[in-house]
This record gives sequence, structure tokens and C-alpha cells, in this order.
Amino acid sequence: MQRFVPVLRDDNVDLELISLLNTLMAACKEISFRLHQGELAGILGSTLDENIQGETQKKLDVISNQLIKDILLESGLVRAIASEEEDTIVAGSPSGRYLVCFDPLDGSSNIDINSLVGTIFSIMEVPEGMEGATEEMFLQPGTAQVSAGYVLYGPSTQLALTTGDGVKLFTLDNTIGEFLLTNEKMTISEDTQEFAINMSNQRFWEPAMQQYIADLLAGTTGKRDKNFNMRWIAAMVGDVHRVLSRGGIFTYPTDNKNPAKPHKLRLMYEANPMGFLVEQAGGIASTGYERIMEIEPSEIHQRVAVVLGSKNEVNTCLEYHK
Ligand code: AFP
Repeated sequence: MQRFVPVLRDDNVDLELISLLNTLMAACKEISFRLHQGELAGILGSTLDENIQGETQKKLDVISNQLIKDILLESGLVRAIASEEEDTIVAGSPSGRYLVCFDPLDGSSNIDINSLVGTIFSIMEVPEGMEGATEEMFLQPGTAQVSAGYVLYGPSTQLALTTGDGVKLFTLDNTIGEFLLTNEKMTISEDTQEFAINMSNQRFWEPAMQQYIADLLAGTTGKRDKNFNMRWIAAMVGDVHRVLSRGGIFTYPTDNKNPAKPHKLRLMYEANPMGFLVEQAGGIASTGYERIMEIEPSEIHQRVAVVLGSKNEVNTCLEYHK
């Protein structure tokens, strides 16, 4: 067990950023509390609405979005937010220095089955000289992130956080309501024998991904000459947490199931923050063809293909795409 250190006091991190992260965590603690109340809090089930992505909103999607949005916009630190659950950006303080993108409740189809869900966030600074609050401000590549992380609401609530100097893991101590440092440096093993993909889409993938997965499934009888295990949580937070904890490769590749929507995961709320964490833990995050964090976004709700995790395994997968 690591020595317990109270969260987010780091001499090398800007005080305003620490304050912003602590503000954001106040909302996440509230979400954690409500999730653990579950059915007792009357928060399960769907609303009658759809979000901008055309997905039915769960009650808890809406509650989580409101909690995070309100606390960030009132903090005085945030110029604007972009949320998976909002059609457009929402302006905050005109003097705010930060832009925050977030998926308030990732994996929301897991809510009603009492399974893993999480909050994912990405923080950038307002580009120099830009006034007001515009969508254009957000259209910066993932390399511009100053911090990113996720909160996993599982048997315990955990925060994985990077400010560009490795990945730290904190665990929420419910007795004092604080996140405490439990792993100073998360590192992804370079090799793995575990993969995560939604196999039901197999026939819709590109030939490169079909061949790569076929070779994993062939195990010791194929060219990889080793057996692989498979896991799929249906919440990227849960799958990436497993990759950060014990290695692995996670992918949601391009598919032609619905030609109008070839990708599932969102660049600004999922791929960029997870890409930043994975790279900071020694792994690779790619679309199969390019580094995720170098994509120049064209709009805030943009979607991309994702292949991330253990360095050697992701590189093997990328070879198939050349
Ligand atoms: P939500 O953000 O709508 O909850 O979706 C979760 C997610 O984007 C991601 O977290 C999962 O990896 C992926 O969808 C699961 O997709 P499938 O439903 O196709 O398995």
C-alpha cells in the first residue's frame, strides 16, 4: 500500500489548475455519492430526450452534466465548457483561463445494470489573444492539453490524472470525502496478451483490423504464437483503467455498420484525454493511421477511431494498417 498523500497538492503544478481540478472533483464526489445511492436516489432510467449525438439521455447523464457544468462555470476559472451532452459550447467567466471538455458519464448504458461508469475530462488553456468564448478556441490538438483524467465509479471511486508529468491514481476516501494518492506513477506494460474490442462489429471493420484480430484469436495456432484473452466493459473508462493497471490493447476501430457514422468515440471528450493519459503512462494512442493527440479538430463533437495501450502490441496492430 502506498503512503497516503492528500490529492492535488503539487509544487510543480500551477495553483489555478490545482484549484480547477479540486473544483471539478467536488462535482465528481457528488456524482459518486449519487451513483452509490443508486435506485434509492431515483436516478436510474432514461429521460425522454436525445443528446446532440442522437443518443437517448439517461437521467444520470443529465444530472452529472448539470453538476459539472454549474460548478465549472461558477468557478471563475473557466472561459467555456464543451460537454458531450451539450449541443454547443457554454460560456463561463470572461477572464477564465481554461477550457474544459468532458463526458460527464461515460458508459451510461451500464448505469441501469449497476456496472462501471466514469467521468472523462480534458483541460486546455484559452489560446493567447482570443477574447470571448467561441467553439474555435476548443479546436486545438490534444497536444495542447494541460491536464486530463477520468474518475471511475466502481467498487471504489478512483481518479487517474495527468498534468503532463506521468499519471497518478487517487482513491476517494468516503470517510473524509477526499481523494488520496494511492499510486504515484501508473505505467503500462510494453507487452500484453489481453485485448478489448466489441466483437459484434467484426464484419464491419476494415480488412486490416479484421486480419489483426483474426491473428490474435488464432493464438498459438497462428503467426502470433501466443494466446490472447479478451475483455469488454462497454465503458471506455473501465477498459482504459484496466489497460493502465495491467496492460492491454483497447480499440474502437472504424466500421461501416452505419456509413454516416464510421467512428464511435469522441475526439475531445474521450480519445484526446485518454490518449494523453496512455502516452503519459508509456503507451501509444493512435487512430490506426496517426497519433490521436496530433489531430487538428474540425468540430467539438468529432469522432475518431481509437487504438491504444501497450506499446509493442499497439505497434503490431499499426503494422497491419500500413
Ligand atoms: P456513452 O458515452 O454514450 O456512455 O458510450 C460509451 C462509449 O462511448 C465508450 O465508453 C465505450 O467504449 C463504447 O461506447 C461502447 O460501445 P458499444 O456499445 O458499441 O460496446
